Amino acid sequence: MKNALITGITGQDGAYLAQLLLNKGYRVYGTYRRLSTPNFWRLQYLGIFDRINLISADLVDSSSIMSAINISQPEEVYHLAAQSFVGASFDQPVGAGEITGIGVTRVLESIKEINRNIKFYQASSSELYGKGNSHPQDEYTPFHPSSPYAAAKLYGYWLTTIYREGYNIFACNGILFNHESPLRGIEFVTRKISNAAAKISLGLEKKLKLGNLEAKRDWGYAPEYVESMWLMLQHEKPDDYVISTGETHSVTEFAQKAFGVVGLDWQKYVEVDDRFLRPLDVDYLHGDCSKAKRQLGWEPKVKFDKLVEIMVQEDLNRWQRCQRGEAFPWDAPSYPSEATILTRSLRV
Ligand code: NDP
Ligand code: GDR
Repeated sequence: MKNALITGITGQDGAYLAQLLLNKGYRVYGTYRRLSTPNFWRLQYLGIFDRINLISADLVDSSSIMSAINISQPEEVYHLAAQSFVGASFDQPVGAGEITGIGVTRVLESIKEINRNIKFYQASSSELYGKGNSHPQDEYTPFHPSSPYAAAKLYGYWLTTIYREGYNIFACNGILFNHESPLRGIEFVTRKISNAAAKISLGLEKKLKLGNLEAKRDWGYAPEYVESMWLMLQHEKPDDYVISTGETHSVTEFAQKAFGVVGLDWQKYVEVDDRFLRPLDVDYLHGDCSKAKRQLGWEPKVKFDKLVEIMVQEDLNRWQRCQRGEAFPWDAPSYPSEATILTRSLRV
């Protein structure tokens, strides 16, 4: 049985990756932050909460990262934890650098000191390409970050490369384009739209306020994308890979399609609100994942139309259940069982 450590297991990708690795027979360890309210709803939703070994760790605390690796003795580390919301990185640029950038160094240094045979996955991003770049974007397209988040990710990208080349650590960058699901955080545009379309169709909300409707993204399906992370660490040599669908759509198209799923005309409900505009925004992302297809045998199956449908249907289902009196998992946060908590916090 292999051990894997996932930083950021409470996030969208962390939860799906944990499920995938459990299905493959791994012993899964995950880091979480102590919060005022526990945040395990995604793990509960997937029905895997009791099978995860939880270790409290924060990316700003090197000692907690070091002990997460010491406790879990992993063969593979998937470094997913980050302040991942691009918009927020303009409000907290120093935090973006500290958590999303330097956090990568803290994990890599721990691996270097504890066991250089540990394989490392870095959650790099299509945000590295930035505004006004050429397309389609692949592993050779130059980077031009357009937010504090992207600049921090660029630092993480290079640190991963440096530890691979300098210390011979099996370290990979997955340059993942946007990937979404019903487990996506509610502040990201796709989930914001799918949730609003569902609520408006049920009479629970009246309007949806959005920012830049012209932005175009290459949106894929998160459960498929986490599989590429695993494939990268199983490959014969460490490398960097673009993961994308190769299809690009605008925020407008997403809204049009989402409201269409519930039989509504988006134009009657969507308003533009300048508060959701960013000082700088990436205009066009379109990935070319030929290398991943060729070398890893990875390719996307769920494309745009299906993705929007999955998300809207699931939000609709949740709100209908809520109307029938059922609680969401996040309304009834659970504490993990004693057996799965490996560090002090959360013991109640
Ligand atoms: P989420 O925002 O859903 O999850 C982020 C995770 O990081 C959460 O578990 C969060 O914990 C944790 N985290 C945040 N700050 C800290 C901290 N200071 N210390 C420890 N943990 C922390 O992101 P996703 O799952 O969508 O993305 C996973 C990774 O992939 C991120 O690094 C993201 O930047 C990157 N990425 C994502 C893409 C996407 O489209 N989803 C595309 C390309 C890259 P908590 O729950 O407590 O907040
Ligand atoms: P992004 O995702 O910034 O691409 O980062 P997000 O869904 O936040 O924005 C996508 C595009 O939609 C525009 N937009 C809005 N965005 C939000 N959040 N809210 C709105 O109301 C709104 N209106 C328009 C944005 O301006 C943007 O152009 C995501 C994150 O998961 C990152 O961590 C990851 O690295 C990248 O995807 C790839």
